[in-house]
Amino acid sequence: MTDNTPQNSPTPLVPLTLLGLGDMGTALARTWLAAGHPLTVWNRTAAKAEALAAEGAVVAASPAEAVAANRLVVVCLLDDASVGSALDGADLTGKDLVNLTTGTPAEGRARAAWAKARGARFADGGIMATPTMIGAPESGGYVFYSGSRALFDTHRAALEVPAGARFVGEDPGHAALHDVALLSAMTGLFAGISHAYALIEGEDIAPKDLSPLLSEWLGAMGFFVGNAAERLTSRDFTTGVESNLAMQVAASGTLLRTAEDQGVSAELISPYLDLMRRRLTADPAAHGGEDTVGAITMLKR
Ligand code: FVH
Repeated sequence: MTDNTPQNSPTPLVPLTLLGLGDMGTALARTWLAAGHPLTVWNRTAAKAEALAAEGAVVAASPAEAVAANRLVVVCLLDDASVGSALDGADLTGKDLVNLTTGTPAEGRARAAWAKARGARFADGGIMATPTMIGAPESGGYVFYSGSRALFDTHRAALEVPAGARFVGEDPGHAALHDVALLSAMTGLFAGISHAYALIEGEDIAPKDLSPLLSEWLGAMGFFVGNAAERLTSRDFTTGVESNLAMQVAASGTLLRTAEDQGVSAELISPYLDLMRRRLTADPAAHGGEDTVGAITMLKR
């Protein structure tokens, strides 16, 4: 007798709900739809859902209706306050709530407690990608997740559709903390690059000619990331130092005088130079021979 039972019938893809169809929410929605996930969406400004409806999304009339449609509920709104107001009145009992809205670690922890009190499992997410990097694995974009490990494990396949997923612990504040740490480092990097371009403005040096030199130099200086991690772990700021703090502080005068001569405000670089100087003047004998990593210890209040 022939067995006609399909041997490899595909596992149905998890249906999910997405609240928020801004630039990021819309990009996320398109990847789930393209992958074949049944998707229910809601957005405060309903017109933003029209294109997605044409692509197969079910459009809910309210956040409560959208939440009721599926167990997995993803939220990607402007800020934590908009998450609170959108979900106010929705029944979260038994739901798996994933918050991809950028927030502080404290907001992530408070939102986790808030969700738990309403009967939901919760994971917070920090998106390390711009909208065009979503659904483009080659871009290297990914999302930090923290909070309920069980939720993350249950929905990992769906969460990995828009971008890579990195779980960074059960403290629901840690996704935001990783996110903000990386964004803060990026801010300092952008500040330094901005200062460098300002220095050459009005000179016979084209930005496009400085550009590859900057990229190359910043790549070479990337060693500082690992160097800082090792020294902060060992608390050894003096062994094998190549460019010590006393020299760096002396050299900072050149940076400041050049900015002055070029008519450029030093506001983007002076806070870091000031920090190094404070570290040195606190105890020149003890800190002069240190790596600049030692100055990091001055920041914690
Ligand atoms: N776009 C980016 O490059 C970054 C990449 C890293 C992660 N961020 C964060 O993602 C969240 C959403 O960002 P977005 O790019 O989608 O932002 P917008 O295009 O401005 O859309 C905002 C959505 O939030 C809705 N909204 C705002 N206030 C409320 C509210 N009080 N109640 C309900 N919804 C609200 C807004 O609705 P509408 O204006 O269309 O009616 C949009 O859906 C964000 O945390 C980024 O930091 C993005």
